[in-house]
Amino acid sequence: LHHDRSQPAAPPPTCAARSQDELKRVAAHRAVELVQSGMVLGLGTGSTAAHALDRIGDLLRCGALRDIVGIPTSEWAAARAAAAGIPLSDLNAHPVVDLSIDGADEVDPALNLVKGRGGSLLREKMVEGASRRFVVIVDESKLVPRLGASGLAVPVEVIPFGWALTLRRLRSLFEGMPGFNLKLRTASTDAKANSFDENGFEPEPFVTDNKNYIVDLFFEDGFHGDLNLISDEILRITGVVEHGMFLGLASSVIVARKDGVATMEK
Ligand code: ABF
Repeated sequence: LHHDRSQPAAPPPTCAARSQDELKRVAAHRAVELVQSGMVLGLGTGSTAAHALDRIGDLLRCGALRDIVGIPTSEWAAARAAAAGIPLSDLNAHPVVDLSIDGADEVDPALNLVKGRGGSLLREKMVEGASRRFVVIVDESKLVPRLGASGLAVPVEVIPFGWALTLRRLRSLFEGMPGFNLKLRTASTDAKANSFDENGFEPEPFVTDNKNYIVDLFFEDGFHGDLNLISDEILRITGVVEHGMFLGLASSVIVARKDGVATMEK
């Protein structure tokens, strides 16, 4: 057999495109590089944040990190972090958080976010708002030109008492905006949470960790106006607890793209 060593090596077989979950893991692991021993950490919620929690747990286990205290942003995050071996505390004991790492549903070019499609927006906003540094981890599918433009929900947490009145007030705030719609979030993704009676199918409302409900707002093309003004108007409605727009809170956003990782800085 003739073996010509001067020939360049054949190119490696083309790698399959990275899955969305791999991209989430890449962004999460990049963010965890910012974690140092002794830090108080805000622990995010969701499938992207899960990769960060697992990675922090691994680094604690092998001794590369020590003396970490985690402040979970949800009951889910508390359970996941505990399983990963991360010691937990709360905002009362640690009102200043060194670094929070969390996912998002939408990121606009000014680093404003929509969060809370997982239902944890209130605790996330409290923990991340108390953080010296808040690093957001996303895959590229989360980038939008304007908040609300993905066509997915902008969530608003409301108290259960009089929720239908609060929903009506939210409706009149946005009435007339192209494609605007809103609805009470139900627990319909969890079949066991739905009840059936002789009147038919009666979906149960989705209940947050704080025992509140969520009203999801939908916009065809996102918010065109002043976001701070819109935020104030939503928060002025009695019965609204918090909304999922995180304005000016993110310090940086780590975006995992198919062709590499990019960091958007404030
Ligand atoms: C949390 O998880 C939420 O604020 C946001 O709704 C969601 C993002 O989820 P994922 O990382 O699974 O896309 O950060």
